[in-house]
Amino acid sequence: MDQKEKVVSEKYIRNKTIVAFGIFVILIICSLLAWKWLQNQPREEGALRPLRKVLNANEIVFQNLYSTGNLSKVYPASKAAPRVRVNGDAGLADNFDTASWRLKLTRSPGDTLFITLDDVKKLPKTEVIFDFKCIEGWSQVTHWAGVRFSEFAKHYGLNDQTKSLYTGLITPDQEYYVGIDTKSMMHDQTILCYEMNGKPLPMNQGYPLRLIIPVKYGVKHLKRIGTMYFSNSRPKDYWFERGYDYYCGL
Ligand SMILES: Nc1nc2c(c(=O)[nH]1)N[C@H]1C(S)=C(S)[C@@H](COP(=O)(O)O)O[C@H]1N2
Ligand SMILES: [Mo]
Repeated sequence: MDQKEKVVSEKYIRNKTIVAFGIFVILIICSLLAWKWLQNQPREEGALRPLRKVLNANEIVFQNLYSTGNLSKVYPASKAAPRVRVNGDAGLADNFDTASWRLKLTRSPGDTLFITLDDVKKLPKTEVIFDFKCIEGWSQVTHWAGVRFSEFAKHYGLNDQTKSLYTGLITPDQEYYVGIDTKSMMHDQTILCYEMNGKPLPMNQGYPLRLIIPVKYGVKHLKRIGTMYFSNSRPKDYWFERGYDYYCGL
């Protein structure tokens, strides 16, 4: 009696094991097939098409949740890092001529303003101390100052322009470029920034003028703005072309 029971339960266990192993093998085969299928998909804007579709769907979800009134967490100046990490130098060539720099603001084709740093500094100054987040996985509390983009836009009569879906920024040498939804540009903590830790921006951090936009990952904080323009279609974007998410929201 005891013996029989034991035989039955061993058989039972063996069958269970075979079934479990079979399922395991089938799952592995399915994963391999799915992976192979994915690899054979065409690329769209640097990412495999199915993955790009997911990124684009996420963008719609997050854009709808987004509100310009939601502030990113702010910190006291004492919490800001004295030595700010430098990351990314595309568009920051050494031969940059600081004297001839102007912010080229294209309000519409054929209507371009050339704005000096002094002009920008005349506008009200806003400080932003926040946790700067890079997509590579690091973050740092940093301290910046400049003019709110929304105030800058008001001053330069960009009423119609700020209704367009996107704002494009390009470095003076055209090496680095980003596109940002204008809603995020109009956020209260988005500044055209010319100071870090109370001093003019260092060269490698975007002198004379950079973007600070706490609702986005670091990639969108373009250093050394040369040109600014507006568009209802997505402006070209450096990391988007290399397969990243376009929106890059936090
Ligand atoms: N012109 C320019 N701006 C840029 C980059 C770049 O390569 N070139 N890199 C971006 C990335 S990925 C990050 S994380 C931040 C880093 O800013 P920081 O060097 O001031 O820390 O700058 C962004 N702006
Ligand atoms: Mo980054």
